[in-house]
Amino acid sequence: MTKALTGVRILDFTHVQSGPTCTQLLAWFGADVIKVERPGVGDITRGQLQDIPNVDSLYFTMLNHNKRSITLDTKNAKGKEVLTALIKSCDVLVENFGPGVLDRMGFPWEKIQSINPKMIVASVKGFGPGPYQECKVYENVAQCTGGAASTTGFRDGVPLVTGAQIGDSGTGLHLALGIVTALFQRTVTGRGQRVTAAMQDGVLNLCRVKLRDQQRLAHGPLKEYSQFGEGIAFGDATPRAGNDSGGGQPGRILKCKGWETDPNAYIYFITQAPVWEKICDVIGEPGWKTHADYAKPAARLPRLNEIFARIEQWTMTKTKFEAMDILNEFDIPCGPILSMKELAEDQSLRATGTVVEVDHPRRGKYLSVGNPIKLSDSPSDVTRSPLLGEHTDEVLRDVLGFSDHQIAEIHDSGALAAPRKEAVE
Ligand code: CAO
Repeated sequence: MTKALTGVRILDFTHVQSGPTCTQLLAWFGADVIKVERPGVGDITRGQLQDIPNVDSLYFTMLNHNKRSITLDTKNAKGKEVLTALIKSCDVLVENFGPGVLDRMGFPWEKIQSINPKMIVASVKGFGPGPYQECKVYENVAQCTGGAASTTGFRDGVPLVTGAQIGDSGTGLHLALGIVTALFQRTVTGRGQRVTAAMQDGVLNLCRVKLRDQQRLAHGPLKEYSQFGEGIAFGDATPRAGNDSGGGQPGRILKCKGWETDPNAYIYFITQAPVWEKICDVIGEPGWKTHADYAKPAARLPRLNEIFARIEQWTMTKTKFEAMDILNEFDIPCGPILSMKELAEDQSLRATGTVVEVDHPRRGKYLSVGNPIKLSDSPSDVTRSPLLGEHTDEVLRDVLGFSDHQIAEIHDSGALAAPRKEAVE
């Protein structure tokens, strides 16, 4: 079966997390992703957080499935020739270098366009044009500068970053959408274009409900925030809201049976208005269905602490899974707090390919997250990440059409640096 992006060739200059998540998605959709790495070193994550000495880290393997790897010194003259040939042969160049790196390599947008006018050049940067455009950025910097940290955590605590990699993987997703959109437009215009996604912009996009609240503040307190019920005045910026629901249906994280010893024995509980009467019955407060202080959503807003404390008395008598089963019988929206251990062992996630077991020649079997986006005509098979330079000769021969003699010359020039036998190992 062909894949959605079969025939699309990606020149993948990405490293660390944001760019690699983007090109991994494209690879899962069938694109031929050729990852270009610095000879001898490769993507820095190969060696970061290693759990097994001298074996590509999980950090690297889990972000670089289904790709080919070539090593190429793009600062070497012969290396630049090879890069030029690759630009001619590929549809998209993806990079998340620090600002100005591609220009310093001698391949600014104008030059790439002149080499291949159909090429799409896609970049992740920390910031868009403006005062911080020259800054290097990592995940947590983006979370802080994109508005996530100021709105995460508890009102009386410090700003918090979240475990979800919204700066890196979130921006990778944005970039992937930009790339396929540009590929689609190219079918009409015949031209490539630049696609840029700034991490600050991506995070802010994911925090759009908090910018909504910023503007609502001008018209009065945010009544669904716990602090409203606690009688604490709002300042002039969207505050941290703890575990309050971000929407119009109040929600909280509540303790479940076993919370004293299990850090994840909790459930997220939403007091959705249409099922309020069922909630009252389940928790044993049928009187609240008609009581003026509790019957209507607006009346409940100043009493959310009291209401959730009562609901928690009920959830503490159940495990999170028992509570989930009971509440879902009544269509009451809720969700157990699942640990990474529980997710890793979840058989339904294995069945859908969202959690996959992958075999690697040097590390053996490991778990990864497969493609979370399912296409009925383009299933994603997850194959292991490449070893450093594993496909160098293969790409030079099969993609660029170089002869054995030319390949030997390129090796001799030092552009591939690593000894030949290592590259094809
Ligand atoms: N051959 C020769 N040189 C190469 C090369 C190759 N194949 N690949 C990379 N290089 C060189 C670059 O040319 C650059 O050299 P110069 O600085 O002399 O021009 C050098 O490697 C470093 O590139 P860099 O600035 O991208 O890398 P860094 O480790 O200094 O910074 C990071 C890393 C992530 C902070 C930076 O790349 C960045 O800000 N990227 C954009 C934002 C981003 O994606 N951040 C998220 C990363 S995931 O958490």
